[in-house]
Amino acid sequence: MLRKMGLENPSVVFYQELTPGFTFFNCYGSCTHTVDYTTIYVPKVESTTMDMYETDEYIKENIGRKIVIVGASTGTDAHTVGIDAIMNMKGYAGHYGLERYEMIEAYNLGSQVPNEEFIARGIELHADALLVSQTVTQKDVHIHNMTNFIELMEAEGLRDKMICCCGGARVTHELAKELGFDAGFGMNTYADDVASFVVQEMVKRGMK
Ligand code: B12
Repeated sequence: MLRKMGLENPSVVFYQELTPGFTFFNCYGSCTHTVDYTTIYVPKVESTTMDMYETDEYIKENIGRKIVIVGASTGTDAHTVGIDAIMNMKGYAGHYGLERYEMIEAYNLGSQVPNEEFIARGIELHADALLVSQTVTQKDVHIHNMTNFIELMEAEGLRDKMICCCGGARVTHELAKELGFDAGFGMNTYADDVASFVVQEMVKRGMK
């Protein structure tokens, strides 16, 4: 089986019966397949990443007022650590979160926020950008939820008035664009990445 999978010098280092008819194997081998990585194109968010101080300066110079960013883990998703990493004052891995930015008013609504409620709070707070976090992807629940969010934004006539970003361990920029978001951020992203994108996009669109 390992040879058929293209592994040379296969070795089985561990096996154990799980239940009659099924066995768990732990195997190693050298992969013979190659990939021409020069032919692979991975769409990425196109903006220059600035740190917190540079972003604050950029907002002062180019927008001239505090901007409002509202975020949540939406739908049935109960995971908060991802959106907290982006928004909480202390941030994540040495990168301050949006609440720490002088020129950003950041509102973290927590988890399991229904799309309708999230959008309503965005309107009430005069949000310039909405941040959606999605962690659970079983049965494509994230796709259904994010599609519903974009449909509601369009129905409210808000889609072009607010910048919509999403993120999560299994979210890619490509998927985000397909679903109608402006940008998507996967694992190892920080507040710097999304803040830089939002402010540069606002300037590009002439949002003052
Ligand atoms: C902690 C955790 C929980 C905690 C959550 C506590 C909390 N307050 O958040 C609890 C115990 C509640 C939990 C529950 C469940 N969990 Co859970 N959980 C995890 C765990 C261990 C860690 C997730 C985490 O915190 N990562 C750390 C953060 C920092 O990483 P991150 O979320 O990826 O965020 C980064 C980026 O993705 C990005 N990002 C994220 N969001 C956003 C948003 C924007 C706008 C931007 C720009 C960036 C961004 O920036 C962050 C920093 O770089 C993972 C397994 C794992 N090791 O990943 C499983 C995991 C996510 N859970 C899983 C599951 C299945 C569940 C449950 C459904 C289990 C169950 N049957 O009850 C429930 C969910 C219930 C629900 N309704 O949502 C699965 C998801 C599988 C899938 N792909 O669908 C995982 C992968 C475990 C597994 N291997 O099966 N879980």
